[in-house]
Amino acid sequence: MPQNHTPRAIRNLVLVLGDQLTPTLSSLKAADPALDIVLMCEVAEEATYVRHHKKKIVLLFSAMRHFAAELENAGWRVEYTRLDDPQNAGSFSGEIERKVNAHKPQRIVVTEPGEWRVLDGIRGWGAQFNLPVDILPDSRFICSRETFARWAQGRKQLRMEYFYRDMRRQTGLLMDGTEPTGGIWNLDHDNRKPAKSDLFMPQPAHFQQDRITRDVVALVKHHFAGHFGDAEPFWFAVTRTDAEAAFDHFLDAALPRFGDYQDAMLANQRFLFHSVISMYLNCGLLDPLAVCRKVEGAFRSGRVPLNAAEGYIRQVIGWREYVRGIYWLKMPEYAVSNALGHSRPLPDFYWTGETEMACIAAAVIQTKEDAYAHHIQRLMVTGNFALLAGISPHALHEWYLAVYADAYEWVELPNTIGMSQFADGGVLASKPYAASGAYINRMSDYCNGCGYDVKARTGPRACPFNSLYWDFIARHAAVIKSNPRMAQMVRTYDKFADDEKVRIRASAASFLATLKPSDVWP
Ligand code: FAD
Ligand code: DLZ
Ligand code: SF4
Repeated sequence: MPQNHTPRAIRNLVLVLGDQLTPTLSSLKAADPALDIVLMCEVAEEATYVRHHKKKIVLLFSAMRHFAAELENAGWRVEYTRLDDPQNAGSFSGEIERKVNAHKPQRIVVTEPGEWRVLDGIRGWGAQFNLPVDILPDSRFICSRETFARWAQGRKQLRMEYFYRDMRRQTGLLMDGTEPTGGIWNLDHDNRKPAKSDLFMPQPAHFQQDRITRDVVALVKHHFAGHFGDAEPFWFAVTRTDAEAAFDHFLDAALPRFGDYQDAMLANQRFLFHSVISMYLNCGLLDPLAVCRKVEGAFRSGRVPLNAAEGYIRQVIGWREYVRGIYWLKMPEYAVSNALGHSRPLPDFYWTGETEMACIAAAVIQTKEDAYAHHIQRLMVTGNFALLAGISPHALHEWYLAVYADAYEWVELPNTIGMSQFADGGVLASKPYAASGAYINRMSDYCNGCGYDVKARTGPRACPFNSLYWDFIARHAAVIKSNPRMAQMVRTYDKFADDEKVRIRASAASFLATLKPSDVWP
């Protein structure tokens, strides 16, 4: 009978994005499985607006497919568009248009996206489709955009430390009444130890591919063959259950030493004592507050020291929330900030790893294989090099956004533009994170296996970070002098003999002349 084939009338169309894989999402909470349709779609536009790492696309598509199946099992009606569906319109707005025409909903409902670009598009849908569009707050964050804007209002400096203390008070995490547990808010000074390679160093949990993931791997290899990175071996969790298992494994195996070795780097230990869960937090498979409560529980039961628990919780309720606040406060202008006027193209070795600099080669090769590098590799190796060499912050931003499985603009952009490149002129960081080879040598074992001499400042075999560092100080002396945390470096440079300054300039210039701009990747 024809009426049996007529789709039932629906009330609202609820769009769930690829980084919104959370059952308690505000848009799902506002919806009714009996009346509304959930739309999820794999769209070429999202996979290619920067050419994301293959592993990142596999993670998202597989996790999206698993999440859609969970919703269906829970009674939701889900319309899921696969990438190779012949009807696929290729973009969020194209898919919305298709579903609006098919179902004639009364409204479109969506939780606010994590990128300004996507929000800007959604804001146009009301007029485009002649329908009300409800954009709901993303309650998975502890600090709402409005609360952050209120916190920022009237402050001369937006320092993470004060924001973090408010987050501790608000959540009650590691608080004894109104005082921080242990009497001190931040134990970062305990967390700067270099590490020694150890056969028994923990590894993040690895997961077997199921049929859904195997299908997605084949799809990604076929459609995104030209993208950076290796799809396989694919070992990430793609469900909430497995992501929670990955975090529990970290809690037992690595958290106790997380604090001590947070800033360390080792050539043969890609993960050290890091949790390797940012890709799960950022797509919604893990809940940041639940994760922090588990960390506090581990401290209270005597399983981990305070410097580890505090250090970890600070990253999640401090840095993670803070960078998101800065992003929404400062966008869209923030994306084109370039306070130091850097414009050199990104060198090709950011894509190939083919460089004699052992530290950069290690970070890039690991990034290609795992779509992961830990914070100090991102900040003090690839980020530091780009800062010293005067690479365009926007080109670097597009690289970070493409290559890491955890990268979404709300978190990647402030880390790149603000923390790593000082391109926002000091909104986020109190000083440029610029360092010579001595820092990398102190915190890692990369220099032992490097053809360059980390102790030499100039000459063809001198570590390029050294001449570039002093050249950076000289080029930006006017800005750096006014920064109390950096002024000493300008005074040191000023005391160098004139011929040493000439050698520094010449070494830096001849090294920079060897850099080849990438012609392979965008
Ligand atoms: P851990 O070291 O175990 O830390 C625990 C958690 O704290 C992380 O999972 C993460 O959620 C949070 N966290 C730690 N530091 C930061 C930070 N600076 N900003 C926000 N959250 C933080 N992080 C991303 O999630 N996505 C990105 O795209 C991203 N881009 C970055 C780009 C640059 C240039 C730099 C310097 C840092 C970037 N970071 C980014 C921050 C940080 O490097 C990663 O969060 C971290 O390496 C993830 O690995 P992990 O889960 O093992 O972290
Ligand atoms: C990153 C990404 C990719 C690669 N693909 C999709 C997709 O096909 N469908 C989808 O809903 N989301 C995808 N995402 C995540 C979105 O880019 C992300 O939701 C927005 O950038 C907002 O944060
Ligand atoms: Fe990196 Fe310089 Fe050390 Fe080589 S010597 S690994 S380039 S810091």
